[in-house]
Amino acid sequence: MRLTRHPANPLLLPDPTSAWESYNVFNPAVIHHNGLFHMHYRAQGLDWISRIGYAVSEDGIHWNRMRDPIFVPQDARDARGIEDPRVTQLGNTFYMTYTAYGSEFYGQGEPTHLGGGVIPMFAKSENLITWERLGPLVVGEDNKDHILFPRQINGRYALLHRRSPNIWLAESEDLKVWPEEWMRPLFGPRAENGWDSLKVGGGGVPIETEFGWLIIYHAYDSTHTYRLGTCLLDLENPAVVIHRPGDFIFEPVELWEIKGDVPNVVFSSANLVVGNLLYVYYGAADHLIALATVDLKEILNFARFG
Ligand code: BMA
Repeated sequence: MRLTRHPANPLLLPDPTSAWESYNVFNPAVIHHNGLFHMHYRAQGLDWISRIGYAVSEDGIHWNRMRDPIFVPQDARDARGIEDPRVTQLGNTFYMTYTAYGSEFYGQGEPTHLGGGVIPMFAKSENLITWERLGPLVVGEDNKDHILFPRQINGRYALLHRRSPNIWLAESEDLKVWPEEWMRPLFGPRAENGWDSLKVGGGGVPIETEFGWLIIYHAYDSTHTYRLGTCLLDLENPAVVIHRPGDFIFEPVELWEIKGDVPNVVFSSANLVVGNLLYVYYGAADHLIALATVDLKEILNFARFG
């Protein structure tokens, strides 16, 4: 089973007339809200610093971008960039999880942070445009690819995150404190399996289905080729993996997936169901934004029995 590339790909390209998004646009979050698709995407321009741009679309294919970035670095913790947003709606509030890439000087003398490293962060918004910083999930470790589940499970908020090289689950009562004793490893690379043999990390917001939480994740192998895979987690206890097929569902094939800023990358942080289709938006070679789709029934069948 493979995802199908949309014929209009690639959907979003760097803008050579714009200082902040002239080199790369990639790794977007996309939600479907009030009849519109809303995209928050990572962009790099002349200074190579990642900022978050915003675009809106009626059909998910043709996008209108805002001229200026909507979320930009503010201090030493994110001075080198705001990366890889994921957006989850909880009630009337939108939460963005993103990776802050700190200045190489930040953290000197502070044991809580890997100087110049990455920090998994939260922000929230009521309108998808203005974002308020909420702070980190954890500090002082190699942790990214954190994604909030779209509802509470047994009274707790839940989140996927990545303690390298594995995908972990975290839980919280208030979205502020994520106790270490509630953090559990979910699954890791499969050395014997080739395509997901080195590292795995979560993709977009988990999708609630009658068969469990449908998860799309990325993985890479010894050639540093990024592919996408899928699995199903138990609805009421997402620490339980119901099934994880051996095969991947998507890999770099097109020229613009193989060549770009970072070669051989398809990296998704947006998987959403609209009608009967699963839309999987992805960054291609850390340079462009594209879309692949699959019938929801078909991917669920694969996730259950593949
Ligand atoms: C990961 C992340 C992504 C990126 C990918 C491939 O570690 O940093 O932002 O798309 O590498 O370069």
